[in-house]
Amino acid sequence: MMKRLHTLSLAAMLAAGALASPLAAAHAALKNSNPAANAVLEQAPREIVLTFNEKVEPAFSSIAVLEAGGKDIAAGKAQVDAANPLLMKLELPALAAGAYSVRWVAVGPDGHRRTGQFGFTVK
Ligand SMILES: [Cu+2]
Repeated sequence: MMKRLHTLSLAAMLAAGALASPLAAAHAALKNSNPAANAVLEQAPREIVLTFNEKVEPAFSSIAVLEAGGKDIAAGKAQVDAANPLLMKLELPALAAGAYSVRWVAVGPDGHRRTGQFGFTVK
């Protein structure tokens, strides 16, 4: 029992350290998004486009778009742009007015996994 607790707290410390480390800048990080974080849009976007600082591995990377109730409304899977592997895109169905949350997972060439999220609103 003690050993398990110890392992868990060590894992938590390592996770916190990884977030604070200057080396984190070398991992897949979100540089830009369309829609932008916290955007309030007159027109519903047709796709989500995320730009990363390094290429992302399609097999392990994903985008989910959740409506206010928490349901993932995306119809398909996110695609990494073949011509520009810094870009990951997700086509969207017609979005009703409301608040949406985008959650992404990006795995870079070194295999490290990064996650993030942001919101946008359709008026
Ligand atoms: Cu890395």
